[in-house]
Amino acid sequence: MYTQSFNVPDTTEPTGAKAPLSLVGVVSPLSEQDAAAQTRFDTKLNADQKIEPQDWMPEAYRKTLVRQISQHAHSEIVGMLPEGNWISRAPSLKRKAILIAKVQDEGGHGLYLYSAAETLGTSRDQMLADLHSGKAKYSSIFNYPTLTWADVGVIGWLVDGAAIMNQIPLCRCSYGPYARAMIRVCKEESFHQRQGYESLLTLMRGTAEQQAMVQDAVNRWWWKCLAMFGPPDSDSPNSVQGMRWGIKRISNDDLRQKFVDATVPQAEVLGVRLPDPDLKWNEARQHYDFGAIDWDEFWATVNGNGPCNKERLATRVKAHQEGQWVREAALAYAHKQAQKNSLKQEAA
Ligand code: FAQ
Repeated sequence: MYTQSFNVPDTTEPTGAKAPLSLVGVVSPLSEQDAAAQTRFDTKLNADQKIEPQDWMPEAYRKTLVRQISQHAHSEIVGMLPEGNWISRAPSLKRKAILIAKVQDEGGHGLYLYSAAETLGTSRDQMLADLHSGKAKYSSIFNYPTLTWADVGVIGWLVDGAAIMNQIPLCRCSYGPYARAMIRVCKEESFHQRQGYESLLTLMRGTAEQQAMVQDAVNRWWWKCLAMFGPPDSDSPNSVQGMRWGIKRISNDDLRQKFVDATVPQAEVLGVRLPDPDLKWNEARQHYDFGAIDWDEFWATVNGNGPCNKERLATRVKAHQEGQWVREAALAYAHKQAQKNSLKQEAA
C-alpha cells in the first residue's frame, strides 16, 4: 500500500537471536551465525540505513516495533470515535464534509500502520483481538468525551498538533515500512491540524458564547495533550532502548517541550488562554516553563479507568462484529476471483 514494503521476514536467517548485550543487558551468548547477523544489523543502524522486513533483526527489536506500531494503529482507529460523534451534528454542510474526510483519513492511517506491523510477522486478527480484549494499549487522549462542537476544532489543533510533533521524527525511524507510512500520515495530519485551527479561528470571530465554548474546550484538552507524549523521560521504561535502536528519535519530554513552545504563539493569535498559571517564557532556557502534569490521572486512563475507556472499546468491538459479513463477503469475492483467474490460466 502506497510506500509500504510488503516483503515478509526472511526465514533463512537465524531465528533464535537475542538482542545485543550492550543494548539490553541480557547475558546470553550468540551463536556464530547469530553474531554475524547481529553485526550486519548493528552496521546498518550505525550507518542510519533502514531495516527492512526481510532483514534479520533481534527479537526484542521486532517485539518493540509490533508493540509501538500496533498501539499507534489502534490509536488511529479508536481516534475516529470522539470526532465521529459530531459528524451528524456538524454546524454546516462544509464542516460536515471536512469532518467526514478527516475521520476517514484516520481510518486510513490505521490501515497503513496495521500493514506496517504485519510485515513484522504479526497478523491483523491478532492485533485486533488484543485491542478488543483490552490487552493492547491505545493513546490515552481518545478516552475523553467531545462535549461541544469546539472540541472537534481543538482536537484538530491540539491533538493532531501533538500527534504531528511526535510523528515527524518517526519518519526517520530505523524500520523502513513504519518510517515510510509516517511520511504520508504526517502530510495528512498537518492538514488536519490546519483545518482544526481554522475552525477555531472562525468560532473566535463569532459570538461571546462561541468564544467561551472554544476556551472551555481548550481548558479541558490542554493538559491531556501534554500527557499524550507519554511519561517523563525518567519514568519511561522503553525510551532508552527505543532511541538506541533509532525507533524513537526525540524523547517524550523534549517533544512535549517542542509542542508547548510551538503552541503558545498559536494560542495568542487565536485569542485563547492556555489553562496553566505556571506557563511563562524562560529567557535562560529559551523555552516556555509549564506546570505539573497529573500523572495519576494519565495512568488511570492508560490502565482502562478514564471517562470513556469502556465506551470506546465497546463501540470498537460492536463495529468489528457488525462488519463480519463485509469481511466474509470480501473473502468470498477474492476466492471467486482467484478461481476464475486460475481457470483462465488453465484455458490459456
Ligand atoms: N497513551 O516507555 P514509554 C493520533 C505507555 S495518534 C497510552 O514512554 P514508548 C492521530 C507506553 O505504551 C496517537 N499509553 O513508551 C489522531 C508504555 O506502555 P507499554 C498515538 C501510553 O513506547 C489524531 C508505557 O506507557 N501516537 O493522535 C501513552 O517509548 C486525532 C511507558 O511509556 C502514537 O502511538 C499514551 N499517551 O513511548 C487520530 C505514536 N504514552 O507499551 C485521531 C507512536 C505512553 O510498555 C484524531 N508511539 N504510553 O505497555 C510513540 O511514539 C510511543 O509509543 C509513545 C510512548 C511516545 C506514545
